[in-house]
Amino acid sequence: MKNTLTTHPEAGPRETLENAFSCGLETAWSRLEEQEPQCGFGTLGLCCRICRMGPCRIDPFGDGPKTGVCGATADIITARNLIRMIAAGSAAHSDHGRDIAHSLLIAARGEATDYTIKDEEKLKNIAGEIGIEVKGKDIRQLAEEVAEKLLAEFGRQDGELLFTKRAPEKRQKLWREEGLIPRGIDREIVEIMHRTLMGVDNDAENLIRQGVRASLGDGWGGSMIATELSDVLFKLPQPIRAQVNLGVLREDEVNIVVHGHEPTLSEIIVAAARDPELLKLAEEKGARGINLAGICCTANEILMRHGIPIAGNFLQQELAITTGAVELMLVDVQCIMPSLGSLCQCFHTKLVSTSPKARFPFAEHIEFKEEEALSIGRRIVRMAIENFPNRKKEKVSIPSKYISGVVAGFTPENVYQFLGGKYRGTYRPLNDAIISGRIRGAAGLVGCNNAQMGHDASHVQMARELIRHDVLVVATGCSAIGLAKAGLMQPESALKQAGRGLREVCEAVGLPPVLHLGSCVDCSRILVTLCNILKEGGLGDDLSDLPVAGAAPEWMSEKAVAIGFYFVASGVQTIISPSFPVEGADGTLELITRGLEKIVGAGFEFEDDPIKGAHLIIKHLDKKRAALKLAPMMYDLAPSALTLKNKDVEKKKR
Ligand code: SF4
Ligand code: MSK
Repeated sequence: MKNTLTTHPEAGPRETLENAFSCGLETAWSRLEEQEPQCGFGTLGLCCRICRMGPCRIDPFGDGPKTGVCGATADIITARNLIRMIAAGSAAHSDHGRDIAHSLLIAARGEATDYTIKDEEKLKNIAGEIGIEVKGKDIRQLAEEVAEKLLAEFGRQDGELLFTKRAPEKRQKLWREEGLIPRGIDREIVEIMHRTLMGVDNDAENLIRQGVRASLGDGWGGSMIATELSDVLFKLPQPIRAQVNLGVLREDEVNIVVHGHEPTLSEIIVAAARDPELLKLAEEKGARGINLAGICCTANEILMRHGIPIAGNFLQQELAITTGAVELMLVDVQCIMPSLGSLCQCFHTKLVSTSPKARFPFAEHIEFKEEEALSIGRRIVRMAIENFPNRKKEKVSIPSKYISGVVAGFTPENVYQFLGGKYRGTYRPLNDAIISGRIRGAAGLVGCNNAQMGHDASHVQMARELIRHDVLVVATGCSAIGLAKAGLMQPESALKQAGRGLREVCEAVGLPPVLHLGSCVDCSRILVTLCNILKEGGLGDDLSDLPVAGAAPEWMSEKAVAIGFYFVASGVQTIISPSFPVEGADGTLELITRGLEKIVGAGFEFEDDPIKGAHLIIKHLDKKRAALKLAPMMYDLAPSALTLKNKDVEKKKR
């Protein structure tokens, strides 16, 4: 096995990798090296194994086949494969939303007594919005009705998803006219699977349009339900200070790492880890306490509601185990590497799976049931404590210097308060700052990190370049964790890196220039924030008028494809890296770039260089500003890294 140390210096501690390699262990980086060179047909999207006359592949360059056995062209094959990715991504987010709605339902019915409704105000607002009478109902009855009505959105057969009404009128009209408005969350996903079966839909544009519709069912349906009902059940996050990176693990405490996505479980573990009886047991076992930390989006959920530290993002899940200091890692669903169990064999770490939907090699399975939540949570925490004495001191290597401060927990609701002051919430100061040219616009950085790329490097470089050019950055998922690790969510240090206009506005209202908006499903918070900005006035009458853009600069999961599509379908131009696997088909490529722009007013751009990607965003924002006839930017820009780079090249030439 080769020893590849490719983690980015700001993102991931190399010490833990060295710890892994010295034990002869594999990580995502070493396995990637074993895979290289990766299949060119797959990268370009030109292989099909949808039926058993295949697998078929298209030769994009030479004299090889230009169609599959059935006659499918490169455009048909790439479009089918791409929308199957949207189906999988939307299904994952939406199933998460369904589970949260179900938890709310059984909590309201008194069948899951460890959960209570923590945000009654938000529940009442949602009830009013979706047409449920609030007056005269007790809170549990209201919660039951809201949960039932939103659960029905998954199986809805026709009409329009309720939360699509949150979009501006003009956007809703466009979706309706183009036949893109989602009828039901599950229906659109199932229809993708039907249409992409051999011999059904063989028109690339018709296929992509269905992909768009399913993705809207995710963004304005499944993901939005997940976010809204998590706030109801576990409370609306508020800005909170915490710490992030592997240095949050403690040498003298029982370390429990929660990894996955759904807050139903992680919220309970937070409560169990504070149980005095279990804290006493930890002391008896020689530990100074119980240290809970998170990985991936479940980490974001408990970070923003409780200030629980984050041990890392997607690519750090294996590194956390190789510190040798984790007593127990518990996982639920999504983004969990199947390698974890065998890695745990080399340390004392116990891997516990909890979801009936997701089992893993070498994991102990303790099925989580909401009805017995706290007792199961306590059992898992106890297991971790009892494992503490098994820790092998000589194998412990916590990279303590890798730790950053973060302020997390921003939401469309509390940003409103921040900008307007406690008694008069408003987005006005933000809109005015954009209109007057202090802030250029906003960019949403989302998605995963990917072993094919420098760990977090693209997220960090892109965000730095954007804030330097007075672009406000909002982030979710593993992007948010990566930016936090680089110190970009610590207002004190981050503001020094921001352009003058952005810095002035952020200092005046007390916001960092990079806002942590939560987990992957919380990309729906970005949609709501954009609707609020538009409603405030002065920046056009559709989301596609706003000087905003999206980016997923290191994506790997199909969920990021779904997010990208619902951003674009909502009118938000989106920069993607690595490219979607469609580059071998000119027609599909044209469709999802310029083609979609003609239909929904936004499209995709692929750019692997994060600085160039940032400048695509800046160019797009400037185009939107010009169309709105906004004032020129107030302050001269610092020369960009891109310009510097070009100047350096020129100098060398001379
Ligand atoms: Fe080949 Fe067509 Fe079957 Fe795909 S659907 S595997 S292209 S024959
Ligand atoms: S966890 S989907 S690696 S962002 Fe939401 Fe991170 Fe991507 Fe998973």
